[in-house]
Amino acid sequence: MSIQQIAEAVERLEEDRAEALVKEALKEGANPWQVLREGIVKGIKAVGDKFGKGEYFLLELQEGADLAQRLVPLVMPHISKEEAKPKGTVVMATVRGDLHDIGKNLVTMQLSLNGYQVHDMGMDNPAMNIINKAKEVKADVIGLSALLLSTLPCQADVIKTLKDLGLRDRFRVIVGGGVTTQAWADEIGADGWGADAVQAVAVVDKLLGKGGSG
Ligand code: B1M
Repeated sequence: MSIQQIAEAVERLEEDRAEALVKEALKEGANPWQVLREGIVKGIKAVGDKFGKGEYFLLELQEGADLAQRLVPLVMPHISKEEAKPKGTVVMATVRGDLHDIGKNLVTMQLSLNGYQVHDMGMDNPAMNIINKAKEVKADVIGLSALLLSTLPCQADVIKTLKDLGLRDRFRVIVGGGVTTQAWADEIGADGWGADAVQAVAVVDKLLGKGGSG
């Protein structure tokens, strides 16, 4: 059994097989982060590629998402949690118009596991809702996820609205999601960008002057 087989089962939308392979890998002591990244995430990205090439349709895209959401919780209990006083408070949100939350959920999970208190707002969040939440919970960091070219500008909207309200200095803002880049983060004046969930933690640690991301 190899982790590559998990990726292939996810790509082919073989739900029961994918679930059995994930369980088997974990039982055999595979590294849970490897199962997540090189199995489940790789598989769902392959589903996206097939959708992009017209080989899969929206139904299959949704099936892939449902399958990933079913597999991720199987891995969760195998990842050790850092038991510590919260290192800081983060509001995480997928921006307005965007219904992708699998990557954001992984970032939320990774931040939580590394000692942050995370308020996850889910998807399709207008800028003002995100800012109000950040004010309410006295967040240190606002994390914005976007997966569509059409919703990228909503990340910029949050930063612009913070500036307009005179609140820009109160929160650090980090951005991420499939279509984002460091150049984009720089262009919109974000404080940081994460290529993946592990990097997101490293960026938040750095911004808040905390060490020891896992
Ligand atoms: Co959609 N979709 N989708 N989709 N979908 C993409 C993004 C797409 C690339 C597929 C493709 O065409 N090849 C394409 C976008 C094209 C573009 O704009 N460039 C696309 C499209 C077109 C669409 C629709 C428009 C399709 C349609 O209706 N015709 C539609 C839009 C709906 C909407 O949002 N308004 C749509 C819908 C959907 C579903 C609802 C069916 C489903 C999402 C379900 C859900 O999330 N609950 C879905 C899915 C599953 C995908 C793909 C296949 C997978 C996304 C994913 O979960 N990736 C995706 C193809 C792909 O990604 N290659 C695709 C895995 C995830 C772990 O990666 O989210 O990038 P990612 O997160 C990573 C990093 O980016 C980073 O860490 C994560 C972990 O490593 N990260 C952060 C993420 N957020 C971060 C925040 C940070 C830091 C790091 O700090 C705050």
